[in-house]
Amino acid sequence: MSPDEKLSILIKQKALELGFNFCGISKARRLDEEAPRLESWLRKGHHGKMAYMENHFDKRLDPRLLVEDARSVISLMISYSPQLNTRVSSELKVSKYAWGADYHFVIKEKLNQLVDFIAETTGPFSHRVFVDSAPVLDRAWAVNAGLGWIGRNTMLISRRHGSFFFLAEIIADLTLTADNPFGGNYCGDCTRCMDACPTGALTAPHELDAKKCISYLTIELKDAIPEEFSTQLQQWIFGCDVCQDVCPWNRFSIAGNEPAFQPEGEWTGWTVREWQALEKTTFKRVFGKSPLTRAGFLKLKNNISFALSSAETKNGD
Ligand code: B12
Ligand code: SF4
Ligand code: SF4
Repeated sequence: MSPDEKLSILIKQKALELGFNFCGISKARRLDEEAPRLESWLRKGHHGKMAYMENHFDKRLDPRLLVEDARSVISLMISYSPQLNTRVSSELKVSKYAWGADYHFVIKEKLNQLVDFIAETTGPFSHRVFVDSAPVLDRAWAVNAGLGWIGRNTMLISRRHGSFFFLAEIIADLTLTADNPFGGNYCGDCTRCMDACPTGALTAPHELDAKKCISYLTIELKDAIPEEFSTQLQQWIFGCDVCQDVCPWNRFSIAGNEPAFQPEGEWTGWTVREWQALEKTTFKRVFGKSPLTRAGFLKLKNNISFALSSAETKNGD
């Protein structure tokens, strides 16, 4: 076994030990096949007001522009798929990824531990770790590393783990053994996600118009949610899981085992009234470590009002 192969195996073993559910490796290169897709998505304006998606087009496609002498992209995945007995009875809906602690902190910590381990083995090396912190096409790299395929809902799906998981990378100047890209697509004739999307955001297979996506409307969009969605939000106040909940690959997936992603806090049992009564001090106490803090108190309050006014509009129809 070559030293590169040995190191690659050690990295994967350590990643699993740290709680990641998958670790795969790709050779650092320009993602030429993704360039026209990304360009077309941006040209159609599907990114809405996420101006950051327009920046660093070339860096987003080529990790060698992010880390000098980059040779390998190490893709990591960690599941947040809930255990069977998980109970969240809140009357307004929060997407599963936000039931526990903010994944950015949890994953960054694990990435740093993995980097320390590699450095102990190889000596100092040039690298950067990424969890949504820079322009990187997470899903494209994960396909290249052999994790799974891109579903019609644009999610990366694994046969074992479904799609309720997070992705992250370490881009490094190490020469490692690359895995085979994932071959095939297991969506078959299914179109459940496209049929179920409440706002029609999945405008074509593998194409998402973020401007219509509830996740964008309730988290990313800083302005008020446009009135045209007033009857379509189905009580979602932070993110949306519909196109994943209906996906058959999530029905039999293995549950995640990261304790930090288990539902945390009294909000999990809140009634509509309790959400309505939410004040800033309670928000800080209950959501201090949660991804909801990223959207902020005012955005959440606006989302709650919007969800409730849309419920009234619907009932009044
Ligand atoms: C911007 C963004 C959003 C936007 C836009 C989503 C989108 N589909 O682009 C909004 C705010 C709507 C969003 C929502 C969500 N997001 Co988001 N988001 C991102 C972010 C920051 C960038 C994604 C991006 O580059 N989009 C641009 C488009 C063009 O790229 P893409 O969708 O990845 O598509 C590429 C491939 O799919 C491929 N492709 C396109 N067409 C085709 C066709 C075929 C046939 C094939 C094979 C490939 C292919 O080409 C594209 C360009 O390379 C990533 C993190 C990251 N740095 O990658 C997280 C990320 C994609 N999001 C994530 C999550 C968890 C979510 C939500 C589930 C959160 C929620 N519950 O509310 C939803 C899911 C909505 C959905 N159905 O995608 C995870 C996804 C994990 C997974 N299993 O796939 C990521 C990877 C974050 C992370 N670090 O874990 N998100
Ligand atoms: S997250 Fe919700 S709104 Fe966005 S594409 Fe999926 S089902 Fe549609
Ligand atoms: S719901 Fe069906 S079409 Fe959509 S991603 Fe899952 S398997 Fe693919």
